[in-house]
Amino acid sequence: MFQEKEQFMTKEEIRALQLERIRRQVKHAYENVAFYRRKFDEAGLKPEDIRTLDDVSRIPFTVKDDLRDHYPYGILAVPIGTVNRLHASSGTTGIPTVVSYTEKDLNTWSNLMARCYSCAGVTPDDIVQNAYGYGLFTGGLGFHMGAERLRTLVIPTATGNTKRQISMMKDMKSTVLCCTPSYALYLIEALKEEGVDPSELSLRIGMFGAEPWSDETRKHIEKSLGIKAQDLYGMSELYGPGVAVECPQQNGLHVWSDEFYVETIDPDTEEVLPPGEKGEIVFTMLSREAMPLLRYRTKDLAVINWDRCACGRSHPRIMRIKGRSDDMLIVGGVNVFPSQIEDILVSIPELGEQFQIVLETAKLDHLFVQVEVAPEFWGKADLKQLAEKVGDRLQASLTLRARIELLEPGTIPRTQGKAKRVIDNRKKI
Ligand code: DLL
Repeated sequence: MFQEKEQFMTKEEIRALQLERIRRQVKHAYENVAFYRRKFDEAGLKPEDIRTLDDVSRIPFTVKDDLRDHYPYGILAVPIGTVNRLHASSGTTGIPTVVSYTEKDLNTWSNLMARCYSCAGVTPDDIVQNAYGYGLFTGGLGFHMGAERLRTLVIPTATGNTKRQISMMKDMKSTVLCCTPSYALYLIEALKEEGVDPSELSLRIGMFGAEPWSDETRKHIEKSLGIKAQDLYGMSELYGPGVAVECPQQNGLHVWSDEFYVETIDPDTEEVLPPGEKGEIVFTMLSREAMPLLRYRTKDLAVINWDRCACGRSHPRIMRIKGRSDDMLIVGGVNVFPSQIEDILVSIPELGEQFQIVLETAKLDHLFVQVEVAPEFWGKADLKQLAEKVGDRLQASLTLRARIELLEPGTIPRTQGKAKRVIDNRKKI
């Protein structure tokens, strides 16, 4: 097993290492980044004030806008000459978030990703097909470096060209598929179209992440491809993929907490929440050189569980990420997450996996959901009755009546990367 010692640290070992590393990182950030120095000074805080892990809650938060405000070179704590790579993610505002890495940071990230593969059950004997996007997006290179670090054969197919993706998978006998869950769903359809039976393939594990996906979707992917579908979480600001991953228990994602100190907070009051309560996840990176991040607010919502997992690991688990605080729609006063809608839609056998929520009017007073009918039911199911059934199920769960439009299979655009679930057609005023 890769970095077995790190994977199986006890809670006490984790806590001791976290304190040592946090104190070093705080000093590093304070001494080398004007932005952090200013924040600490404003809060009347000195690096020496962080004596215990409880003191971490005194450290001011960092948010995405702080990174954008420091465009283009982010919150650099080292001279540009020692930076080895940068990645960037685009956002809605148009200013990309740039993240930078020293050689040591790239090394740490590779180890974390290799650990993720290993924890999910991948070994050096596997053949990894990496269909994440290569480039500024961290998915492609993150999964690539991790596979190389594990000394596994990696095929950098990247996104796109689904036909070639399938023939590579067949010919090279790929055993591990890495891509977004949306793309996995698309591949399942494409295999059918190409007349390839998944039993002709050698796949055994999928490493899926970069967007929320439900347990129902997992079941569908596992059954259709005959694989174990493992969830993996990360974000560009935190190196990229590799922050947390599921072990074969599939009961929460282990956060590699010798490298990330994780907290959940109430997004409104900013109070730290006890384990078990759902809140916004906040990470402090414990050894990043180029761009230290202290108490970074992710906007992702989840629950942390510090109980030792049945797999024997003590790294805390974030239970499946259900959505982001900024994904939440408020429809007629009711909070709705796209993932809740997905959960319900995928549990109805007559429906396909593709859906979108369309926002039409300036004021969000009703929900409009378009969903594809499953190919085997298209032309057979009574659409009026089916739409009613879908509406009833959604209402029972969301307490909202949604307008449902059933679409022919294949109507909603497929994606090679992250799915776009919410289509905003509202006129900008
Ligand atoms: O998506 C990094 C990544 C690549 C993760 C490949 C996993 C696999 P960003 O583009 O910066 O980075 O997007 C980060 O994606 O804050 C979450 O909202 C969402 N996200 C990532 N992984 C998951 C997951 C990459 N497993 C944002 N479940 C995060 C739910 C996820 N949401």
